[in-house]
Amino acid sequence: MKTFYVLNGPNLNRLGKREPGVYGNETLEVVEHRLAELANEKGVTAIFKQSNHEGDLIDWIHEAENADGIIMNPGAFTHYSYAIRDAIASVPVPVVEVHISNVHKRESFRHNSVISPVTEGQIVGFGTKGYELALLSFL
Ligand code: CA2
Repeated sequence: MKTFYVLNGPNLNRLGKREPGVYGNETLEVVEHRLAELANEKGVTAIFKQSNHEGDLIDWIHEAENADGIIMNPGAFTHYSYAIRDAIASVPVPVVEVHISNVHKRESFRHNSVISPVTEGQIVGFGTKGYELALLSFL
């Protein structure tokens, strides 16, 4: 059975609790539950992780080296973490980068991703539906 890691970075555990205008009303738990249902429907396994710590995310990227794909919202690390970029480059697994908000409509520091050059693609601005679109992109 194909296995996909779903990694969420810093502050995404706050989803549904603040800034609903930017990130929507759903909690991360609800988003993960919906994605688990889609994975189940499609006959694949999804492994969910969230951390506010860069090293945890790097360890999980390494752990996923034999998985079929990684869906990752690196949060603000997107814009400056060369360590996460190097971790992705160090594994042979395809990564799809997800951003809930349309980062290009926001502050200029959010316009650049140091992660994108080592990903298959980026899904930006479709709200939490972006995670499902990312899973479907692998299937
Ligand atoms: O749009 C996205 O998904 C982001 O990756 C979210 C990050 C942000 O730093 C990126 O520029 C774009 C921030 C996640 C913070 O999530 C919150 C959720 C609820 C309330 C406050 C923050």
